[in-house]
Amino acid sequence: MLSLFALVLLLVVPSSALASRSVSGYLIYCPCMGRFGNQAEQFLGVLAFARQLRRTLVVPPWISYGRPGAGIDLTPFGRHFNLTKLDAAHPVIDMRQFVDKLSPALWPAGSRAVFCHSAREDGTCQAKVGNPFGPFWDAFGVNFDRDEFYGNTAGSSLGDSESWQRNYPSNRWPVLAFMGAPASFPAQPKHLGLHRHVAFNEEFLESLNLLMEANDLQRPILGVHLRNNVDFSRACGTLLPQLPAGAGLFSSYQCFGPSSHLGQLSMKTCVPDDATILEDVNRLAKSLNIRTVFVATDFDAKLSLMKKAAPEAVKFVSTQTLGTDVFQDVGLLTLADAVLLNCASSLSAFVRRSRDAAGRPSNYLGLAGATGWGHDEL
Ligand SMILES: Nc1nc2c(ncn2[C@@H]2O[C@H](COP(=O)(O)OP(=O)(O)OP(=O)(O)O)[C@@H](O)[C@H]2O)c(=O)[nH]1
Ligand SMILES: *[C@@H]1O[C@H](CO)[C@@H](O)[C@H](O)[C@H]1NC(C)=O
Repeated sequence: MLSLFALVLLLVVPSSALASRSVSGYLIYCPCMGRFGNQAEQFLGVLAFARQLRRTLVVPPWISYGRPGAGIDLTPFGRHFNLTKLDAAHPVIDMRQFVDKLSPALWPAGSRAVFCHSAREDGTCQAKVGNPFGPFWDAFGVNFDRDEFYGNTAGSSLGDSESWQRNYPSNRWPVLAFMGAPASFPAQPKHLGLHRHVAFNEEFLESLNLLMEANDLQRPILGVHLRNNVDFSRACGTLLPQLPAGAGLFSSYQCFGPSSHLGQLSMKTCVPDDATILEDVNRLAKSLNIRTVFVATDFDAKLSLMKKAAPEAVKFVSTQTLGTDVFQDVGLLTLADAVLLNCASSLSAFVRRSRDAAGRPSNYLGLAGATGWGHDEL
């Protein structure tokens, strides 16, 4: 009788849908490392992990940092991205909704364990010690009652989903809460393709179109990402000389591949100098008859440098002149007709993945016209 029922089910439900929808239990975490670019890259690994464990992923807000000491800001995932589309790939629920609606019954206060790899000096995870750890969970009213060190459980490395299911079955562990993202940075190459499920929502795309109209940004538009603040430039200068052959830095795989088989990150590609920027912008602007150059940057857009070398008719705008935030910058770079990105930046890597998903080409500063790694491989 049972097998007949199962057979009927198989006939009416496509097997792939059945496999991906059959989840039990939840996975929740704090995206406590890095800023948007890093959090977004780790998100792909967490999505893959939730899928392997067949658990619904509780989608956290993005964490951003204002001035030092000013605390954190939380931006709900659904404000810019389409949760329905993500849910079609794997069951997800927004964190606020999970905490307000489901956790009182599923994960009541008093029963909450937090997972970390191993104990700190005081024998705990210290899951809420420091920024953003404490403020993040506090924003959802979550306290932890005990700590679970998964590094102590035989075989429970993050990659081994069988031992996770054996050690932490969902009937006894309805919710797995992680003090940080259970995923690597940079992302594993095999997880990058999951980005196609991380799509902007229609309201946000509409607001970007309005922004382009209001500022009269005529196509074709060239987007340029200049990642050049003092910390980043210093990190490139300090870390590059120590980089072993074949090793990458930050998200440099997007240009050179995960094992740097296409070359190695250099100062020219990590913090492109003025001559390199001018050469690359002018070459692309000329060949594509670019009418607008949009420079997204965390620091110096170098607009006067670029204007001097460009025809009068080209319009130059930047993060500063438009007053855009990080999401708008990522959105505009994604929608541009052509881009020059930064090989090391995880924000650039996000833009690259979004453009790949939309079938738009990407180029990189300092790569002499090359398109980086993986256009065919992903
Ligand atoms: N608004 C805006 N912010 C930017 C831009 N570039 C970088 N940022 C900010 O700086 C953060 C880090 O930049 P990434 O390019 O991701 O750098 P990363 O070195 O890969 O990551 P971190 O280790 O977080 O610095 C981003 O997540 C943004 O918050 C930009 O063009 N516009
Ligand atoms: C999200 O995606 C779904 C499925 O593609 C679509 O029907 C819906 O309109 C989208 N919603 C928003 C807010 O973008």
